[in-house]
Amino acid sequence: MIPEFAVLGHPNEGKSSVVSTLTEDDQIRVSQIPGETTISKRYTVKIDGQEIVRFVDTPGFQVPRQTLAWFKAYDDDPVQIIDQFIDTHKKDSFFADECELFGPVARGAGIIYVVDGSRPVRDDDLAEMEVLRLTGRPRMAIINTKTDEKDYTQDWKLEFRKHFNSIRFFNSNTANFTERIKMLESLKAIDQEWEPMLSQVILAFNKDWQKRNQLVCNTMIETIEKSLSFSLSEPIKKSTDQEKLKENLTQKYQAHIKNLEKQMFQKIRTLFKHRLFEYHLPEYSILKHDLFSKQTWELLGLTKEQLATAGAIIGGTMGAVLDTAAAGITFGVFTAIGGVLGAGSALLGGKKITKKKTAGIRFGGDKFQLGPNKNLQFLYILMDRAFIYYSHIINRPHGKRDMKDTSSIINGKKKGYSTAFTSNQRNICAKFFKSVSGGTFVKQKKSISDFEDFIESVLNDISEK
Ligand SMILES: Nc1nc2c(ncn2[C@@H]2O[C@H](COP(=O)(O)OP(=O)(O)OP(=O)(O)O)[C@@H](O)[C@H]2O)c(=O)[nH]1
Ligand SMILES: [Mg+2]
Repeated sequence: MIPEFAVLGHPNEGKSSVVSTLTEDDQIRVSQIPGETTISKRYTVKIDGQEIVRFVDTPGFQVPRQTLAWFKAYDDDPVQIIDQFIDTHKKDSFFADECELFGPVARGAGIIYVVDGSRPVRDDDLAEMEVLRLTGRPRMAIINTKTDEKDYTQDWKLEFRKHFNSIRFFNSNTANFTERIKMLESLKAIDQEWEPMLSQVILAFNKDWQKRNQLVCNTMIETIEKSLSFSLSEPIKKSTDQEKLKENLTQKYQAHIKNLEKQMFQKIRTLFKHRLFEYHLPEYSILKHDLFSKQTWELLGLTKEQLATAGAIIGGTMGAVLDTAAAGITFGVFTAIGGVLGAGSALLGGKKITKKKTAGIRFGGDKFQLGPNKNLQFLYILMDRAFIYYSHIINRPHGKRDMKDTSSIINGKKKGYSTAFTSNQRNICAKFFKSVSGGTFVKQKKSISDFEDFIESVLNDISEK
């Protein structure tokens, strides 16, 4: 037996949205038109194939006052009241929705009653609440405020105190993981008998979240490693148009890395169960900008000063390179990737390297090579974009269906996480960068595992906010 809760309420208050957010199921139908849900449907949360907890989406009350009249007139065994109601009215279409919504309660489900706190309390609501009280079942009320135009939450709370064992604000359109856990904690209060079971549920949710963060961390490290070490080369003949070749290589290089990033985003999205086909990033999101665009490089990553101190760890060549790297964005991407970098350059010639430089780019007699990336800033850009995507995904509740979002609007300031890293943390990143981009093999294992721990701690911080 797993705990089961029926989400009840007036039509269009957000019942389906609440179920969707609590079960992380974005396939549940949510609609502006009242009466969308017509049958009670169970949604079971499974972790590693095991059923953990169940929420039941139900149609809204249609005739609460008539239902209340029947409940008040009932004078038989109080334990039987719901079964009797369903039995009496199951063939009466007038009470069809009421019979349907009481179904899960008759089976023993706890009650979560949902109201929209931005509208006033009406007689129908009072009737619904009184009916629920008369069921005698463990019940909790939640205020799912749909708009902030008006606030009637105090009135609701006053009424709720008379009718429910527990009250909570829970917004299906903004609730994150922490709020979902708090909601489960409050459910414990509605019936002591459920406490041990709900504690198990909370434990399972927390463990699963840790596991997801671990997997995000793995995919991030894998993607960053692949991106930093990626290189491309193309033979140069006498007849080669070098500008064209350069452009070609740049395009291929960028496409490859963008694709790695896309795959990483997809993995993160899947881990957090966002499947909605039309799901896309909000218009203003920094992630809408191309990974290699000027805006991305200006808005993310470290400041020049931070970069210089973080880069000191990498030593002579890299330290010297940093200045050009930070300025690189203004010369175009090819430079930012490492075109101008001389001996430590990402763009190297083959065996027959000539001493000659053309437009700051070294080339040899036989091939052009682009990558591996020698620009430390690139690491921070990749990290920042992954963290931003992660934060975006985990903070988007499954019950939210419009695309509007007001967080993290670009305001011209640095937008990434990396600028807030301590110098110690930047050293961890720089050391990782050094070992991945082929600096030294000494201490490589430690630098990678330190970096792993650091990434995981940032992910945990983001998800606890
Ligand atoms: N802005 C905002 N809109 C919400 C919120 N909760 C629900 N909505 C919207 O309100 C409408 C109704 O939501 P549903 O979850 O379908 O409501 P319901 O109670 O299941 O409705 P029925 O099935 O018709 O009884 C949808 O357009 C939702 O997107 C919220 O917290 N904020
Ligand atoms: Mg519904």
